[in-house]
Amino acid sequence: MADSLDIVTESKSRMQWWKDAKFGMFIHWGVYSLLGKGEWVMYANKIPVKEYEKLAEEFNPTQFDAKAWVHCAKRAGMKYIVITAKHHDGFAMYHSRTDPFNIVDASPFGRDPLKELSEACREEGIRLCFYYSHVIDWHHPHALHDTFNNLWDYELEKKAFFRYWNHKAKGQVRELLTEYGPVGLLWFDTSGGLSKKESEAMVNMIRGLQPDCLINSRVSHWPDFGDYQSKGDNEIPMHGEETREWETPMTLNQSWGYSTKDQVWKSTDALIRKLVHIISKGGNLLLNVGPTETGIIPEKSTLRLEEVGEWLARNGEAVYGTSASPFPYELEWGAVTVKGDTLFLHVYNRYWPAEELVLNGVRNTVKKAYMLTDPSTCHHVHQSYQPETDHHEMRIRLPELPPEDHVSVIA
Ligand code: FHN
Repeated sequence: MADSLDIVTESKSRMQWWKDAKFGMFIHWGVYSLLGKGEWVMYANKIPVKEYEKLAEEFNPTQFDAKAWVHCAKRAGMKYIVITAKHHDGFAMYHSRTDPFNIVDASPFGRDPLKELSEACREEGIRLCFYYSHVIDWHHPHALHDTFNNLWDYELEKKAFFRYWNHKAKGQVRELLTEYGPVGLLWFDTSGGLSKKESEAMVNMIRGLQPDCLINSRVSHWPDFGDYQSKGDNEIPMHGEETREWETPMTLNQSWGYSTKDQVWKSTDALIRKLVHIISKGGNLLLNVGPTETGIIPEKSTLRLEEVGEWLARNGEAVYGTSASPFPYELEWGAVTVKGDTLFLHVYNRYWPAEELVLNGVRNTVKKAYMLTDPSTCHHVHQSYQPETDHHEMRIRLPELPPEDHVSVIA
């Protein structure tokens, strides 16, 4: 039996690609995309199962192009894709033999988009990962949900629930891990009602099938399950709040699944700041797109992702493979990431007098500071050392800042 140190070491090595990746694409896509009201439409509109099955018979996303989606993620600077293999509506977006309510057997599309995505991801060096709703399944009579008119009684339904969970949930997770090549991670969602024993059974099954497949914390509602913590939706923790690796799942607007409602969209500048803010605190950003019923990622999404990718193409050195800021507090002018002996200062508060930045706590002598996009622009670096307080104060004189560049400091 491996001791706890071995388990920690094993988990750290399994996690390395994910920690270096920093930025992933979340994809919420399913039958619900037909209605353009988000992924909870079946529940919100109390659509009976038989009626929803008829909707599935209309789902035929002929414009779906796995290569185009993977190229979109790659151009955005995203290193992994997490796609809904089965959301709460119970409809599997792949050819499942566990339940005929799937895109190959229950819709006219007849193709397996996850199979096509796994090939496109492998060609482009992007990790393919699957989202799975393992407790809630509105299509299955015994999964956790209320039946729109009477609340589900856990004690009464417990035996039936575990017949569902052991057959469909574990059966489909097994399919995803044995028929789609190496899986980067399984992103479980809503796991209320599972005991620690059941949670461990799911984790052990995954480890047995693909030991390198990461698991997020929502595999269980008990603490410390999974390889890393999925924060709440759009939640960014305070400095030092998290004790293990974590990731923020984030929407571009107010919906996960495709919505035609008029929404407020995050600007590209806001997305870049959130990405940097999350990374400077040691987390990953999983940014969502909700493709249409025909299989197209909305233009409002692709435009923003392209612009984030252009920024990352210039400043990726300050993002990928970095670690969290050594300064455990919010900085009024921006954020800091670290790589080896280099501090990257992400200065995004334009209105702060940026002619000088003061950074306490720098322990090493700063040799030079320069704009990441123009190393020749070395600036005057004033280093003052107050022995009595044993901390260095570094002042960097900055030029008039171009719109989205960084100062990189060799410390
Ligand atoms: O209910 C789901 C929701 O539809 C969406 O998938 C999000 C993504 O994090 N997870 C649950 C709500 O937190």
